[in-house]
Amino acid sequence: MKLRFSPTSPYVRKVMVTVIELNLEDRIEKIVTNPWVEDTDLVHDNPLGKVPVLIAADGSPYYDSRVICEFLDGLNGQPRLFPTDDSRWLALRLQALADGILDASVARFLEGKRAPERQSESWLARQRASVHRALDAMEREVQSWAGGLHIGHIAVGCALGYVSFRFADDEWQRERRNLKQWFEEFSQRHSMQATVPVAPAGG
Ligand SMILES: N[C@@H](CCC(=O)N[C@@H](CS)C(=O)NCC(=O)O)C(=O)O
Repeated sequence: MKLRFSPTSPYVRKVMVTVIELNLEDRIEKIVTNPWVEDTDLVHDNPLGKVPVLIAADGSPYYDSRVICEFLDGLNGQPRLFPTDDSRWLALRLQALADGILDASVARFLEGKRAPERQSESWLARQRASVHRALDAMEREVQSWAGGLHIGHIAVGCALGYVSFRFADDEWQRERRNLKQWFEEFSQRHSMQATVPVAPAGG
């Protein structure tokens, strides 16, 4: 299988953490892809022009990250990260909450890269507020997240990693002691350590 990959995309990270947790690394060939270059051929695999995309052994493309993670989890016929018992809805809701943090954070990051006179302060504030409300919600419930690893944990770990990576000045950990502790412990997993984002030279 091939994975359209970008080292700083938090959605790609979610897929890679899933790949490592499922011991599928040997079956994945990474194709480094920059979705932002004009003449990218990415759109042949995903008309939306976004990474990640998984190209399965039979050539079928899978997107987005949610679909890819569930596809990989089901490969051996015994899903583990997408539970089929009652914990399924917690896992999927946490993934939605974490992906929402990513969507707002990426929007905020891209807006912040525009020329200062073209940036919208109210748009930046709206995205930031959305992220911080979601983090507050996580802080309130994190102590009920114990149990077997699922996609909700992976998505939350990648979302907190991305906010730390792009918006360190927010200091999201301040006054969110429980979430901070959960993240510190979760970050010790090999899958998280092996996928820490590194800013490319110049940005
Ligand atoms: N919902 C998608 C989001 C993917 C996404 O937004 N990827 C970004 C990179 S972080 C991208 O490729 N953006 C290019 C674009 O929006 O044109 C997923 O979960 O995979």
